[in-house]
Amino acid sequence: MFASGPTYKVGLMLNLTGTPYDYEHVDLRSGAHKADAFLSKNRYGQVPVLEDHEKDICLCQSSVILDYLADETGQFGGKDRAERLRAREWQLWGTGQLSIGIFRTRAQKLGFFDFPEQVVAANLASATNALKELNGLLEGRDWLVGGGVTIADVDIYGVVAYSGQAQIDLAPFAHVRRWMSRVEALPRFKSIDTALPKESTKA
Ligand SMILES: N[C@@H](CCC(=O)N[C@@H](CS)C(=O)NCC(=O)O)C(=O)O
Repeated sequence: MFASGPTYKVGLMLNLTGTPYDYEHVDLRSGAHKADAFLSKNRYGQVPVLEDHEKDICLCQSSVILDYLADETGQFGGKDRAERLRAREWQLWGTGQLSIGIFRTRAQKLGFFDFPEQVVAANLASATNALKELNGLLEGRDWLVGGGVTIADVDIYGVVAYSGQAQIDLAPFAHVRRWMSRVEALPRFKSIDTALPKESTKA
């Protein structure tokens, strides 16, 4: 679903790695993701799902899909196992601390949810704290893991990129902004609005 953050993350990785793909739209509004046909692909009833017909494998959880694509394409996987594990640490942190605040604040700003005031404040505080942490950890570094770009950067970028829609000002986070510019300068980079087709398409 092109407007979904975790789906963008996968779209970004497919673009960055130059991997051809078909895009099949899943209509969340009509509940297509809770129908048996979709649940047989993702038991959690959520997008995104990646189906590799050549390998006969069907995966969910955007971070796991990035991990898979890194192996299949030989790109963004880090230089050794230690770097891959470090990248996994970042991915799990991104799915927890970072995503909760940014995605919930975005959902509320876009009118998808109507949270009570205290919840709105808690979501924003959670997002801001995570961004502050990320900013500190990026000081003096070009990339999150080792000396080159990895799935950690693709994954975390895929969440931070929604700060604009969440109306979270990134001005105080200079290291984050510089790191985002590095990701955006990668060959074949695509933004949240351009990475995925808006309707089902064949490659
Ligand atoms: N941890 C999952 C989160 C996926 C997720 O939250 N997907 C949302 C769309 S952004 C969804 O399918 N929501 C429908 C639902 O949960 O019923 C991932 O990274 O893939």
